[in-house]
Amino acid sequence: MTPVTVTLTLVRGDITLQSVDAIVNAANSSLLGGGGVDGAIHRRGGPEILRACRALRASHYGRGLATGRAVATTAGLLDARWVIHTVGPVHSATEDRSDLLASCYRESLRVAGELGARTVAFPAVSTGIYGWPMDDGARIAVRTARASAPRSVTEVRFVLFDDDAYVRFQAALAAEG
Ligand code: AR6
Repeated sequence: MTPVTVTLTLVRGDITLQSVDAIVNAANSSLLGGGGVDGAIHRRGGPEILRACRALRASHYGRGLATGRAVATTAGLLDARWVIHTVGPVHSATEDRSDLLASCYRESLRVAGELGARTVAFPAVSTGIYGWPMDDGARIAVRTARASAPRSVTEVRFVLFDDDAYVRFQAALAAEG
């Protein structure tokens, strides 16, 4: 299951400008859009993505997408074949929700594998509006991607929006390999 071939890469930039097979969206359980990465993906990807999300809500995801799960739609106008929507946990100072954050990466990669995606771009899930500390979010992201990327995925690209996030992911990559 654990591939020897997956390469973890870091890019500083905007995830909506990446050319990959699958772009992961840090969504919320409504699947109907929001701010941050989610807003940017729907803006640049156009209305087709929202239409696909509405169709999911009308069928298998009537109650929305649970935290830690992932589901794919078209990528609309983005330079990708799919958007994989995942719902990160809101950070809590009193409850350890790390497993749910790890699950976002694991489930997104599982869906990517099912689709046959080779290259997958992730944002730093939960580290924006959901308040997860970047150091810890980076550690969980790197460790989980390394451990759970399916054989078909050759590159997991973390797309970091600012220098601080980039530096913290660099440190996590150095520490976690
Ligand atoms: N490209 C790459 N990274 C980005 C971009 C971008 N275009 N825009 C923001 N980031 P967030 P969350 C970074 O808030 O914390 C939405 O309303 C950002 O700096 O997008 O999982 C959803 O609908 C941060 O480091 O996601 C949910 O309600 C990281 O991406 C909620 O926000 C994630 O920030 C999800 O919150």
